Amino acid sequence: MRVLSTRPEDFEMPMEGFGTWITPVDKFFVRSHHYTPDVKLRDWKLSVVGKVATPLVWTLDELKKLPRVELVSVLECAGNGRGLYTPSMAGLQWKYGAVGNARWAGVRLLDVLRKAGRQPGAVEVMFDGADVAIGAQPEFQRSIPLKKALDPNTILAYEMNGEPLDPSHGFPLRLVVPGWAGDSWVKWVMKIEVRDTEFDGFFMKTAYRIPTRPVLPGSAVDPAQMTPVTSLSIKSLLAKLSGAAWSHAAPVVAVEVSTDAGRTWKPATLGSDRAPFAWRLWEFPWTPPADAYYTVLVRARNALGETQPLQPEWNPSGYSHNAVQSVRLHVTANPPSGAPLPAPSNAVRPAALEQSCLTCHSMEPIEQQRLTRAQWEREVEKMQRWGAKVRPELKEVLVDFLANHYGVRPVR
Ligand code: HEC
Ligand SMILES: Nc1nc2c(c(=O)[nH]1)N[C@H]1C(S)=C(S)[C@@H](COP(=O)(O)O)O[C@H]1N2
Ligand SMILES: [Mo]
Repeated sequence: MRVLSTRPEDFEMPMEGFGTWITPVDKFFVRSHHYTPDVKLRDWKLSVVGKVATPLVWTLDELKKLPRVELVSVLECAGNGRGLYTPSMAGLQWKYGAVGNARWAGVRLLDVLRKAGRQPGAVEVMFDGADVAIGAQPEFQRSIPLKKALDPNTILAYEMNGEPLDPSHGFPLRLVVPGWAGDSWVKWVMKIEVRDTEFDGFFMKTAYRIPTRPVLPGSAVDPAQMTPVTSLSIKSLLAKLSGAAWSHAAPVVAVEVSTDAGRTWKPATLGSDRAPFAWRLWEFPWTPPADAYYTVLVRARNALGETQPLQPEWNPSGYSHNAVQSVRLHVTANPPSGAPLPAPSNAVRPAALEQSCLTCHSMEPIEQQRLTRAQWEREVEKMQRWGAKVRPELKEVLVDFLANHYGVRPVR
């Protein structure tokens, strides 16, 4: 796994993960805003409250008496590909692997909500997990519209790939929202609240929003001009002239490959494993006609005729990346011996960094950023709001260090 953060846990699937239809749990990406809670089944209960006719409390055994449903679905983080945007923005720098395809089993959310009944005026359903916010960061609570909650494909899953959920993936119960980005797939669910007003917590009103229209790259956009990330986009990725392609509810119908930088496109062969919300493997047998330098592109199309953009449309938080992937291949009989690894950063860390920054999380989330001085200043201020203690006279030193060592990427 590519470790983006050890604590909280943020792990990216390696590229070989695109070679199997079902992603094994030990290769499945993990995205957790807070530390993984240690949920003990004997203490765990699910409560269903709010605008319901009868508030209910369930144990897992009681839930398991409802009809069991199973489905295979892609789970992709809205931030998958954030690390590919220019200009770069603050956030975990996911490249390709914040996505996986698993077999989920559990009960329909619809069946649970039916048992509790509804009061008139219900519009959405909010989910709260057992994880506790780090510092003063807001709790991870998310809502989905009632219509999506009543979709028979929306499930409360207690199993992933035939096993009880792993603690990192939400043991004992998580929400599965096929076709929607991962931020709606609340883990460690303990409370479900039926609401007659829109939930306005941080992770709905500030985070996980994208502009309703394309915006000037690098600009700040008022959250009021943005809308929550919901549906996934059509997307395909290449790993060894084979890979995986996925979409939202509409199935992938074709994957095309260009080995000449987009001049001509040829169909790839789609794998036989398929399910409505799953990804589709593809392969493209190809023998390079000559030793040369090739630019290989891959794009998918779904049943609605949607395909992928050549360039990503930038947005402030780096969500929904689905641009056509481009891989440069140097085909040669005499490959150079492995490129030297970049020298490890021997930056001397100012004491202020240890004291102010490394108490809640490790260095990894910091050193993967490529931000301007102004962006670093805003990032340090965000951390202060979330509880970081920064001595006023040392703030400058800290921001200088961050901007000097983790500044913007050189233009390619
Ligand atoms: C009080 C706890 C706390 C302290 C202290 C802290 N952070 Fe954070 N930091 C967080 C939380 C919470 C997150 C977000 C975790 C998530 O959502 O995945 C975060 C995430 C980050 C990220 C990832 C990008 C992002 O915005 O999500 C960077 C970079 C970062 N912190 C830098 C710093 C720096 C620099 C300092 C020192 C000035 C610092 N942090 C101190 C709590 C803290
Ligand atoms: N309670 C809780 N649920 C959560 C999160 C979280 O931090 N806390 N992260 C969400 C995000 S942003 C994603 S992409 C998915 C990731 O699920 P995974 O870790 O099982 O891959 O879980 C979602 N559910
Ligand atoms: Mo996510």
